[in-house]
Amino acid sequence: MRLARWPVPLALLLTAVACKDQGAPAGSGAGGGGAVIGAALSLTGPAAVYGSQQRAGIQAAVEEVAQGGGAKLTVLIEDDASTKEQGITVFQKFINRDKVSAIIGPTLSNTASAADPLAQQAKVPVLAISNTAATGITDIGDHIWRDSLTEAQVIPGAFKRAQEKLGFKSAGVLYGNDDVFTKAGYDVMQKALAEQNVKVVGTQTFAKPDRDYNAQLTALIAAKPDVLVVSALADNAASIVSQARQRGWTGPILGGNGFNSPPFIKNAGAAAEGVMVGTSWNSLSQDAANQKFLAAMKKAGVSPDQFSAQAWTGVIILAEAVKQSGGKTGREDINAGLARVKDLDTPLGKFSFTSGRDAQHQPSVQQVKDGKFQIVQ
Ligand code: 1QQ
Repeated sequence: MRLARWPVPLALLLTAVACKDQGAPAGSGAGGGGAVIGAALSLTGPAAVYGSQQRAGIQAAVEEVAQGGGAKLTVLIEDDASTKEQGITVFQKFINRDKVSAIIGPTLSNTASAADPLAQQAKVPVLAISNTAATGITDIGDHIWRDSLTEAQVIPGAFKRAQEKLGFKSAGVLYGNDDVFTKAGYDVMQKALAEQNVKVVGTQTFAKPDRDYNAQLTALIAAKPDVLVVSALADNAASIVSQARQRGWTGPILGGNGFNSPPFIKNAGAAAEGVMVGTSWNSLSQDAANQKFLAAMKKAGVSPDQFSAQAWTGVIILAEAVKQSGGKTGREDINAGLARVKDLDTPLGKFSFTSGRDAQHQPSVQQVKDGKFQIVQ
């Protein structure tokens, strides 16, 4: 069986890739050696808005690498269902059954905190493309890497920029207390606010399954803060922002990384206007690497976001790691190759890893205007 070009239904792709002797997806290089990579993405569940963009970014980048004569990569994509349990199951499959050379993902820090230790133990390199919890990810061990800036690398600068523009002196804070990322984001936000001498006049929490935030918002609004600060995944974030506006909140709202998804704006509608958030991707960058990414996404019929940019970058980084290891695709070869990636041109800018295997590049700030994220200059 020979597959048509992207986009192909996921099930078809998985079958085709699993049966390598029967053929391979266009441009992947499967069947001719190369590295088999597993990608654990949230394609269902609360983080599916990120996972669908990640899948598009990976698929486009695999084609791009193949066309450019780069390392041969075959990517097996599996749904981690936005949960720790499914993330662990997918990692076990990748490590033991598919015997992958490396893993991309999982989408959420929450899932990574549970699944990454399995890969570390098996010495399978993991390249996170969207985990932003400052601690508890790359410090799991020397096989865990990421191309996603942490909240600690993005939020202090973003909040400073927001304070320059908006001049706030007090904040009401709302965060999810049942998710590794939303809790970690809160810790960073609290520290950044303290460093900027912003008085926190109220702090409230919610959990991912919650849909009604009126009690928390009423308490926060009653404390009369200058700004509302929210750490939430995109679907909670859209409801929180909508309900805040319904309760009469007209002041500014600052979000964390969970907000960086166009479906947040779509679901919150007019309530999202003015929301500010730090981001790892400057959509306006004229760099050739970003223009190449934008053109590829256009060709794929996908309107890109930060998450597809980071996913594309993940594939480019792994291809570079294989190149750096002299074309060898063993697990240790790729881990050693990752350590040699330096100043790589990516849609995120010139990319290198820190000594702690975290991402190192320039962040940006964006604000919702006219129903779209616009980079704050
Ligand atoms: C994390 C995140 C999410 C908002 C994005 C997938 O940053 O879980 O770390």
